[in-house]
Amino acid sequence: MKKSVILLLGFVIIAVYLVSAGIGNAFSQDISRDPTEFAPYGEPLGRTSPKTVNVTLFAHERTGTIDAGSDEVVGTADDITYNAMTFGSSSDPETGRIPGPFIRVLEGDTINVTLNNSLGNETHSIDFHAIKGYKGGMTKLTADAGDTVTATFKLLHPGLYVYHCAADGVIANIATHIANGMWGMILVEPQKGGKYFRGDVKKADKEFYIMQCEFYLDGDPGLTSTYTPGNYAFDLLGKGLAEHPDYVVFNGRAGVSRSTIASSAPPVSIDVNLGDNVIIYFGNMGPSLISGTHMIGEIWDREYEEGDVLSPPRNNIETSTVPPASTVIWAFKPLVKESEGGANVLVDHAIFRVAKGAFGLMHVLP
Ligand SMILES: [Cu+2]
Repeated sequence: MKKSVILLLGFVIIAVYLVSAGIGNAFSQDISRDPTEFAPYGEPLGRTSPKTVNVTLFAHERTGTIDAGSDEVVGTADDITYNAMTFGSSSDPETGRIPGPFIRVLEGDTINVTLNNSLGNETHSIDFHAIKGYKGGMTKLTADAGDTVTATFKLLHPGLYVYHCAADGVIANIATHIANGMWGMILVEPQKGGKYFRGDVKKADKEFYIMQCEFYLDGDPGLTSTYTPGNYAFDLLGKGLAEHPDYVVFNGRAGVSRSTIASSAPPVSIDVNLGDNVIIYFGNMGPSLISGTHMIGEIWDREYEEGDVLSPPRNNIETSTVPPASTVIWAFKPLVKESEGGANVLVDHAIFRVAKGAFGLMHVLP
């Protein structure tokens, strides 16, 4: 055999080994949804007539980083990882992130929802809070491991709603699948009513998708000098039942590491330009805590409380109350650029939760 062929074979063997060991993909542990990601089901509608929309959600039971540690890099030895459950938009596990895919429809749309659980080891389901009856669709959208189910609904009630896995309907399992990250949001845009909200959507320069949640670890992750990287799972009967989380985070990963109580490359780090019309679709999936969501250095010019897109918005709101399984929409215009006023900081203003990770950034560029 020629030397070059032997060399090539060697490279191939090494490459196959690296990929199979997961080293070939530096972000294979990243389970955080980019707040700018609305594709493939959440892009602006650009239409005013109802139609039929097809949405397929895949259940992905996936271990990923919820604290990137002091090096602020996902996928390294000082990470705290967690046995999460996620919704993705394809069979590619990389699409399974926290929160699940953003879904956007128009009032009057018919939605064909497929839940693909071909990759799962447990029973999963979907409860859309935008749907009346059928336990939010869950009774028609429950798939045992290996199964795929489809159901059709008409969306008649405009608003921003959460959707979540309700497992097999057993309370402990519902709690577990919510605590593990199986949820997202669905926006039902008003067709004729809701002129204020429609006006804000029409003039929006930038839109973002952010959800808050807690993680309850089956071990002590420590704090600063006692920080203990490693893999953890959900503690149902201990911290879960006591509603005592180790982490409170935006988009599935701590913005502040317990290793340093300092910023850890927050997954929510958004860029806007001075004078942009900005919309943030925000949800809180708990499972337990009520969020007092505030952005340091910003005022929510218009707040669509609890995802109500039909009523006129409230004005000049400092902190939004967002209970578990609820949403809010903020429409605002940043007026001070970062080079003058520093970065704006998104927090749950129950301020000790910042040390548990509830920290995001908004950079106002010129
Ligand atoms: Cu589930």
